[in-house]
Amino acid sequence: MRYVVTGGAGFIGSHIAEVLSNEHEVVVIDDLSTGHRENIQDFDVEFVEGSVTDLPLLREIFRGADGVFHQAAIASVPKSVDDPLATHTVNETGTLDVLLAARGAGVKKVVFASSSAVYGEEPTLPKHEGMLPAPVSPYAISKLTGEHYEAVFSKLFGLKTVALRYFNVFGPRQDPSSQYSGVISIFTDRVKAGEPITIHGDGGQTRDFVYVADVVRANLLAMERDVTGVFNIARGRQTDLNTLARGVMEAAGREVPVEYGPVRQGDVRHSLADISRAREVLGWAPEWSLVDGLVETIRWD
Ligand code: UD2
Repeated sequence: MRYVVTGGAGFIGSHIAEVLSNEHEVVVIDDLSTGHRENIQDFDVEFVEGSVTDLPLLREIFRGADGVFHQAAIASVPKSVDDPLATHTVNETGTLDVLLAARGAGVKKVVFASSSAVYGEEPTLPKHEGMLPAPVSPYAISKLTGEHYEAVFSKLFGLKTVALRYFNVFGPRQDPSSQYSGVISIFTDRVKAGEPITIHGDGGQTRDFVYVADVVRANLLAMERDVTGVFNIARGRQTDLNTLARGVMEAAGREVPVEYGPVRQGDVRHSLADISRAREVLGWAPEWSLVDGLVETIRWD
């Protein structure tokens, strides 16, 4: 098979490309705005530097492709607040470009990286796919729009599509360099360096963390199985930040000071997914515990 991974030099995209490359022909397209060449240097993929906003380029590289894993995005909520138009262009117009190019090239399926952000301020836990989305950021709007475009392209043109609503994904190659990077990438980076970690707020907030290898498997199943629609991808477990901080230190075998700062603006207090749809329809279940994932993330350099 020939697969295209947009955003394939990024965190999740590079893991998808790596696993695919064992058995398939893989083309990675990435504009390297947040991705890195080094993320894909150790395996056999064709790399094209370019953006999903370049429709002619997409049409060219989608030719002969069986499926597209669409991971490219401006993946930051705060960035979308600072510059909504940039997020709109890359995440919405870019997704429309991907769907247009996929349809034109006769691609069989597009699997799209959506986000738990679409649930927004909906307070009910756990979040399930039947809930009414309530986006509270341009980023969340952009992911929800991507899902809607997918559904409409399925209905109108018969292009098969799946949207995976990622919760808090973590693992090797997640970039810790920005203050908005995933908390686990920041904590593991600090603990390895012997530096203090900061918890925003009292540490009682919770997240549903899922290890990247499980997310890759969800993507592969979404592509291979005869399924369409929207699926939560998470572990279905709630972990508070205090427990997480202790877990990272235990996994690293190293203690660092824990500092407490003000609550981060716009943070949701609790997050937890209902993953029964992914279990029942996709045939997917998370296999990695938080502890095992942390050990693997810390081991990576
Ligand atoms: C996640 C997604 C985001 C979006 C959002 C939807 C990631 C990396 N981000 O944001 O893309 O889908 O969910 O709601 O998956 N924290 C600290 N100390 C730190 C860094 C973070 O205490 O040094 C806290 C932070 O205040 C928050 C929690 O850790 O309460 C998780 O933060 P995050 O940025 O990893 O992810 P989140 O859930 O805000």
